[in-house]
Amino acid sequence: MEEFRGLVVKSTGSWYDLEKENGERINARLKGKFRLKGFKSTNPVAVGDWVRFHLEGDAGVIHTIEDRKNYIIRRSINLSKQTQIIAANVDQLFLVITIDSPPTTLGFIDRFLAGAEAYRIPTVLIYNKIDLYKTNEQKAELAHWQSIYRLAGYQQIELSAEKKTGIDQLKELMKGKTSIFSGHSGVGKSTLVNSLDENFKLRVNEISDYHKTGKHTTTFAELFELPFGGKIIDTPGIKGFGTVDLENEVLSHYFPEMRSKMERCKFNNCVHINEPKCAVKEALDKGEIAKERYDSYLSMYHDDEREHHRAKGVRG
Ligand SMILES: Nc1nc2c(ncn2[C@@H]2O[C@H](COP(=O)(O)OP(=O)(O)O)[C@@H](O)[C@H]2O)c(=O)[nH]1
Ligand SMILES: [Mg+2]
Ligand SMILES: [Zn+2]
Repeated sequence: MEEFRGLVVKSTGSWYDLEKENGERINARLKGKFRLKGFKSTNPVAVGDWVRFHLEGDAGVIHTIEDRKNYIIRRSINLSKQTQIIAANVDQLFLVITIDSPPTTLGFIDRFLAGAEAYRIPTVLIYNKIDLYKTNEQKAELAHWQSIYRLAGYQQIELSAEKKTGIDQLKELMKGKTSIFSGHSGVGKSTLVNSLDENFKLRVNEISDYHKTGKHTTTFAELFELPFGGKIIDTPGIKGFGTVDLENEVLSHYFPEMRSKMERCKFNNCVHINEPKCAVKEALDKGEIAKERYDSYLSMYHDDEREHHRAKGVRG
């Protein structure tokens, strides 16, 4: 039987849209009794997956999923312990930020970044709506945020989706890669994605509105190709990585600027809070680690502690 290779570009539960290497689209389902070792997933195939399939009539039958570079999962809300893979083979995340219209908090950004680190997916910060940063105060605030994330080692760009300034540098970063745009509602994700190409009118993240109703747990992701050679996965599933479990013992691994210092801590299980001879705290004192980032770390650390207490039925 002839075998084909395809990229999963859309998933609607039990059927998938595949794109063959020649660009042809095909509808496919999973082979019966399909199981992926080590996965308790409601749906083992995700948008962004490369699969092998054969044909039965007009339909494709997927029999193999190729190894993934990475994937993003979401836990089902209904405590069934089942997970849902919402995207695979993601090269980068773009976190779209506006400082105050609408407000994005540093705490939100840092949680997102730590979650992305846990998934080993690089994140680029996009400051959108720079046309609105007019006063010296606003400009100083932007520069301050940028200094925080420069110190942490993140790539950052600033642009205006509305005025179409700074779009070319974004396109440059997207070329040849698969990207996901995230960020709060209202920061300009749809406007931004639509500004990438004249003919490209995507409803990026519109489907995330399903999310707000809290009714339905199935999320449909879709992959789009851009004419300049970049791919976008549109998924409502990763608004804030709220469901990623970041264990306190390893939390600092997900802060790159701490990760690079902590091997010089006296104790190898140092959590950089009260321990003596802590290289992270020394770096903090010297201004090599931003106070704001360290505060986010502490806040996440203590949140996790509280959650563990709750889980054990201890009042906290
Ligand atoms: N001033 C300004 N407004 C913008 C910019 N980008 C988006 N907006 C506006 O912000 C609002 C929300 O944009 P939208 O793309 O729907 O945000 P989304 O919820 O993240 O998809 C809309 O009214 C846009 O016109 C920008 O660069 N500058
Ligand atoms: Mg939108
Ligand atoms: Zn330490």
